[in-house]
Amino acid sequence: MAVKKILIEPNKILRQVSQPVNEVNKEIQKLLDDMLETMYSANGIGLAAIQIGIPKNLIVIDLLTKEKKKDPMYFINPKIIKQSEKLSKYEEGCLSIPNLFAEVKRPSECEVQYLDYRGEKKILKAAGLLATCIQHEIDHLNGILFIDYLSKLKRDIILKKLSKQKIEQKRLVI
Ligand code: K2U
Ligand code: ZN
Repeated sequence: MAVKKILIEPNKILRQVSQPVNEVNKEIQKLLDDMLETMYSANGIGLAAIQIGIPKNLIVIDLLTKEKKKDPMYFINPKIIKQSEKLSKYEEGCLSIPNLFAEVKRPSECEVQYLDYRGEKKILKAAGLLATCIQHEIDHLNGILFIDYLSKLKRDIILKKLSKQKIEQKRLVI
C-alpha cells in the first residue's frame, strides 16, 4: 500500500467528472488500498479517487466509529438511487480544502447502489454522518466540492484562505 499526494483546491483536476470502472481487477483493488492508506494517513473518513488525481468512480470510507477500530467501506461505481426529502446540516471539511469547515445541508438519508471490493453488486441505506460522507464523496466524482453549496461571499473567503495557505507552504519549501 502507498500514501498518495492529495490534490488541494484550487485545482482543475478536482473539477473533472470521473469515469466508471469497467472491470474490478487487481489494479483497481490496489488503487482502493492506496486510497484507504492515504485517507487514514490524512485523518480523513472518506476519500474519492479524483482527490489523488485518478478520475475513476472509486470511493473509500471509514467512519472509525467503533473505538476507532478500522472498518473500511469500498464503493466502485457508486450511484445514489434514493434521497430523503428531510435535510440535515453538518459542518463539513474536505482533505482537498484543508483546515476549513462550513455548514452544508444535505438529504439526511440516502440509498446507494455500488460494487464492493470484490465487484459484487450491493445496495446500502445510509443515514447520519455516513449519508453525509457518501454524498460528499459522490459529489467529488462529479467534480463538485462542498464549497459549491456556500454563498459566493463564503466561498470566496475560503478560496482566498486556501491560496494564502498554498503561498505560505511554497515559502516553507524554499
Ligand atoms: O472528501 C474528503 O475530503 C473526506 C472528508 C469526508 C467528509 C466530509 C464531510 C463530512 C464528513 C466526511 C474528510 O474526511 S474531512 C475531515 C473530517 C473528518 C472527520 C469528520 C468530518 C470531516
Ligand atoms: Zn472532500
